[in-house]
Amino acid sequence: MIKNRLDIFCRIVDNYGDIGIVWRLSKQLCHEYQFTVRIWVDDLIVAARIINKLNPTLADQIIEKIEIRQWSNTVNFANIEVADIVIEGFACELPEPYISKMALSPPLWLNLEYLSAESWVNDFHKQVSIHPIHGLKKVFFFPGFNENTGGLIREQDLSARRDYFKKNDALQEEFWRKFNVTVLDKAIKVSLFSYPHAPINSLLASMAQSSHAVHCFVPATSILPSIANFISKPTLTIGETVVQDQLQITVLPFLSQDDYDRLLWACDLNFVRGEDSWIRALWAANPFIWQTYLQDEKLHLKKLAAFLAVYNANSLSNSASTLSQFHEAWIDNAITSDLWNALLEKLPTLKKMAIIETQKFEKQTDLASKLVVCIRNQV
Ligand code: TRH
Repeated sequence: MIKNRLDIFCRIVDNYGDIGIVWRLSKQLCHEYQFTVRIWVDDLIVAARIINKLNPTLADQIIEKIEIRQWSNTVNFANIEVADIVIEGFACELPEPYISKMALSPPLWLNLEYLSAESWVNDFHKQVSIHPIHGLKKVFFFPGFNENTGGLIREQDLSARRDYFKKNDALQEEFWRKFNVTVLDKAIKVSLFSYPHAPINSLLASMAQSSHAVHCFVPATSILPSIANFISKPTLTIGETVVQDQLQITVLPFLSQDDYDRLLWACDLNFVRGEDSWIRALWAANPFIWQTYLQDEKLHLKKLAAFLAVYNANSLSNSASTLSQFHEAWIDNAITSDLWNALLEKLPTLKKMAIIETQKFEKQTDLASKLVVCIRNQV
């Protein structure tokens, strides 16, 4: 009998990354590999921002062939049939009654971990822990940037769709038209998605004093108050465009994941954060600045350094050091006009570098393929 029923558990810590990754991976496992996927998620309201057709008032529904169940205290997991494969998203801790049922007929239990480019990931990928009460095996699956890790999430058709969009002016125009946007002629197009504690004011001030016109697109998230503050307005609304010197800012709605990809493909420079938008920016094959999720004991700085070492590894030019300096300033300090103008000057080289780096990682096996090999071989 083919064992293809798969449960994925997702607890939304904050933000959109946890469900963003779980939804993306679920779609791949269902549509590309024909698994029967059921997602258990604890916050349907946040999930509905990512899963566009999700109705947050329904505890059980099917969207794009994937079952989505509300994971609440009222679910009686003792009555729920255990799947053949169980993926615990980001150590979210499965419900105890479900684990007890797993002990009766053990499924393959994988813990999908957060992504890091740090070297210790190679040693921890596919390590096993044994449940202290039930003796069940749990396998730790670590995404990563080399073949000794679990790889990066990338849909089979992603590169082809991106290349087609980038070559096709009509598609790009259609994309901007959908949001009623007239792109500022000859401007550098920038997308901005960051945590609110980023030095947004200094970035926008540097863009306004830029050597070149900049059109900055901001999907509506928690940074809108900082943007409004910069242009001395009480609020900003979706669709609004404001201008200050060389800088034009357009507020977009919070986009669907597919449209967010298109925004990353369409822009010359992307500011991204967390985990999922970071990797989407990598696949966009355009220069990007990544803001790490803040962690205790400044662990996020180690994550950033490890990534920059991997991303800049083959770079022959001093553009790589400008990119690193800008990342460090975006994490910790203010952005200065000098730094911004240096980045702009290096943008054509950074663009070439981005294409080379993207191709390098595209040659590696993607996360879903590696996960499926683990499942077929029972690790
Ligand atoms: O929202 P995030 O900050 O998520 C983070 C990280 O995953 C972090 O590792 C985790 O610890 C923390 O959550 C709890 O950033 P991230 O990972 O980029 O996720 C954002 C998701 O939102 C991603 O799937 C892209 C999507 N998105 C849209 O669909 N539309 C949009 O307009 C934008 C800006 C994002």
